[in-house]
Amino acid sequence: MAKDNREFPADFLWGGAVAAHQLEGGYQEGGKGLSIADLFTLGDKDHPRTITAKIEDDHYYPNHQAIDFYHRYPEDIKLFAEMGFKCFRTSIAWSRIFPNGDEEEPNEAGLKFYDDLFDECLKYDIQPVVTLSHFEIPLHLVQEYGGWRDRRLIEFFVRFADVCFRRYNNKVKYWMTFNEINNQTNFEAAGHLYTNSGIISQSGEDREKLMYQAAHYELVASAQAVKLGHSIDPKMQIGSMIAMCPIYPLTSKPEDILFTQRAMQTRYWFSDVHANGYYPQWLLNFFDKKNFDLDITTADLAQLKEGTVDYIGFSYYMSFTTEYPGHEDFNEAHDLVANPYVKASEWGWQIDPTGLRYALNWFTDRYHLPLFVVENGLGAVDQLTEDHKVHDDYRIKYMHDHILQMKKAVLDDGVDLMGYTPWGCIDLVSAGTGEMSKRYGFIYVDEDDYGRGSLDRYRKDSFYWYQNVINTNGAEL
Ligand code: BGP
Repeated sequence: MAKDNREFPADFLWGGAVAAHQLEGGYQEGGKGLSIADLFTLGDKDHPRTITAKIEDDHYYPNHQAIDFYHRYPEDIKLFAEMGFKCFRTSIAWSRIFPNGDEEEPNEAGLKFYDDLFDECLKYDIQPVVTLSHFEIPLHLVQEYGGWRDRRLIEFFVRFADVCFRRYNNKVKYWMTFNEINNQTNFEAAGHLYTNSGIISQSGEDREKLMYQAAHYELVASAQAVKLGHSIDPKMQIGSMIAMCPIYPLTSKPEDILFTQRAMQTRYWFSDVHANGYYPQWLLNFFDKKNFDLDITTADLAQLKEGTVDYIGFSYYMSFTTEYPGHEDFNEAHDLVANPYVKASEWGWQIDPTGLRYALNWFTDRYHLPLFVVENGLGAVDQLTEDHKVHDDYRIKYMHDHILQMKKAVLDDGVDLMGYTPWGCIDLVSAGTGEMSKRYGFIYVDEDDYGRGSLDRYRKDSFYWYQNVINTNGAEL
């Protein structure tokens, strides 16, 4: 087949993505309070990370040191600049700005850290793209209020957003409110309630109802933040951040098709609310059917309408497949099946580049908004050679295949895509396992699962490959 040497649009934002707690370390520096992410222990392939009630000596907490970006960011940003990044997606650790989350006044040392970090990016013309809440909230809000089960969190989050918007408005144009807000649909996987909502559910509690209530408060908080941001500066671009795993029917049986539609509605109603400003009717009917009796007020519904997002940011790693299980409501923990047509990564993530083009078209048809692929990548075990090289041709192949599908979506299908920030552009702590050995980066960090190593940085083969992709604006993949 002939090579597709077309370029992406001239203003396309090539970059990379990370999240504060997965790379900063410095978990008690600069007046930072503890966040829920600081209580996560190491996990492994067979066991998810667990959360402890308090920090104990006989556990290892990978996020405490992470890759020490807190001190080394100038060196890392310089490497991103060498690759040609036009943007850099990171998050602001809420507990650096409000150590407890419910104070009136922010912590100046925390604010200063991000001022310096964003200045360092701008020095190289790298635009910061900032997520306000990426899988972490101040621990105090979990212990005192029970996380997002409590309506008062809306006020605390909006105060945090307000402080960040005003402080960094002249440095940051692109924002997102909550990372992968829709991953909570997998509410039976304990980690998803902890990380998205800071909720530690009690035994016997209805986790599903809890998830919908927390999600509602988060969506109201997000809408209030969007409205506020636009009132501070109408040029501010504030998006949602959705974990996109398109769901396919296993067969063309009408029951499978109908069930797949419900599965998609169940995973993606979050972006319906973000983009349209109201709940889809099927979901309101579902709440009634379940007798959930949620705390959703008329004022909340008005606010959802007033704070619709400017763009849809989303992560894309894999696709899912389902078949009709004999009941109507989709439950992510039980109703997914393997897709016989795609291969999975070492962690069982079903690799499907075509699904990215499908997702880009699906979002476009549904919302008619600009899109931003803010995460994508392959978690793999890398080998550092004696001469400090990493020959990660598997990662290059993954990225090549996905960028090619993105190119077709943009240039053939006319999708309005703002940019592409592959996940973990520098190796960092895995959110799912807490391991360092599940790596995504173009830059290798010499550190093992227990934080041992020199923390030196090395360019992988994919570093030079991606540098050339950016340099040719996607013409050479
Ligand atoms: C997304 C998260 C990221 C990130 C990535 C990879 O769900 O937004 O924080 O970690 O997935 O996941 P993992 O680290 O579990 O491989």
